[in-house]
Amino acid sequence: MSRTLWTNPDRPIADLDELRTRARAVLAQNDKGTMVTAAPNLYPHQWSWDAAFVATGLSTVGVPRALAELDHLLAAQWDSGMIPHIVFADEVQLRGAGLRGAGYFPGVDRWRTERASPAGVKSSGICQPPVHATLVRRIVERATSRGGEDGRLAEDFARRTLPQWIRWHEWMRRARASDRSGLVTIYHGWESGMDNSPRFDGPYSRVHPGDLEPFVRTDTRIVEDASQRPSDEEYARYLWLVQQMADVRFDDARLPGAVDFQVKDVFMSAAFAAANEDLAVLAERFGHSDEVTRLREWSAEFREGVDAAVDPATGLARDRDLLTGEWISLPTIAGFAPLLSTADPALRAAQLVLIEGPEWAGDPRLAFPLPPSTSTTSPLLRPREYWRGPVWPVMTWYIAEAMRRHGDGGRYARWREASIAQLMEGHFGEYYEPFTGEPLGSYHQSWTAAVALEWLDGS
Ligand code: 2M8
Repeated sequence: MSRTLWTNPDRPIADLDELRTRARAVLAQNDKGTMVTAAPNLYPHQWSWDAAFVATGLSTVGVPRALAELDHLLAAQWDSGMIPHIVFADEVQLRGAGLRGAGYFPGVDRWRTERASPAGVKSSGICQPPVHATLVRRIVERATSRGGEDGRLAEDFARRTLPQWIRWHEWMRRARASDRSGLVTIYHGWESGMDNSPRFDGPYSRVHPGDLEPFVRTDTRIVEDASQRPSDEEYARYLWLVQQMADVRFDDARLPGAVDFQVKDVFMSAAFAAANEDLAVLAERFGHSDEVTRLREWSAEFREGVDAAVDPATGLARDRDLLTGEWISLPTIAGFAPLLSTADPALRAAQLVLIEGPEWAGDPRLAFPLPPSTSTTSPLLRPREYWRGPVWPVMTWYIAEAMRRHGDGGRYARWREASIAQLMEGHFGEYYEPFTGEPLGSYHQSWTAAVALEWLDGS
């Protein structure tokens, strides 16, 4: 079958050495000293789950800088235990780097979090998927297997920060899943990290912005092709939810009575199941063995919650709209949540057949055999639009890495080859058009560069 692949008219990457050099350069350029911004212009701050992926990429280059990235994030942890989804950079620091933080909307003023954030920290008031413990484990294992100074630093870091990671997990379980469903509640699509995925269309259709403070978007000045970003209507809903939460000061106990969007997020729940197991392994090894049983219980609780959310008709895991009680059964990448967490071999095998089948990574029309964010055969697919269709390199790696950890080195190797082939065009795109391979969204996106380094390092 003939395909027209997008080609970089400037400087495609020649070989793996150059891929490594250029990925490192992206992270170095986005490094503002205390934080690696998620992207140079579109996202000039530190994002929670981006920071975890970025740290693991950085650890292939230098362990101290990787750990500092995580320390910076942890310094923004709220008293409640929540780790906020954005830690805003200092204006002075940004100006020094030739950037204007005010260029990101919504900035810290819109969040009204000054009383809830730790002193001196500027943060948002919501969370993102708890992938951190998984990636901390990876960094610590990488560093300790190398030994020497890196190993010692990583061990110290693990011992010192374990109580904070545990508090983060306690918060997630207490504030977002105390119903013992084994599924995490989110109050904003931004918390899922997959902001405008079709999985949230139903819940968002019931969000009706009331007296919304006026706003001016800045993202569409940077990504000029507006069709690659969420619509203005979607943004109004996003801002309305922020306003609703800020009005109750992000008080966990008041959110259920205040917010028009409440969804059980199956992908986040699977990430949490996996992360609890990883945290248990770290706790066992680094002096917190009294926590291991509890962490493993949470891991099992969320693993079971995710398994139980699988739709028997499609084989994909579902979210649930808490406000209507309805399951959301749509063909998005989140449906493969069990690949992160399940212990059921039949479910895993069925999901693997699906994800490599003709509706997903096995669609022969694809530029590269990698799963898009929405099934290629779904009428919901929008191949250029953000979380509605493009391939996200960070998702490719995260799922492949989970497969590898479950013993599937062969599939990991195939996805690695395809993902590297995708990245060789050289822009380190935030996401990619599935059929042409065109880089979309932000260029020089930090987590894309980080996963390129992970693919290349592999250990
Ligand atoms: C995107 O989300 C932010 C809001 O959090 C935005 O669009 O402004 C998402 O892709 C999210 O998952 C990611 O963490 C963030 C930074 O890369 O960008």
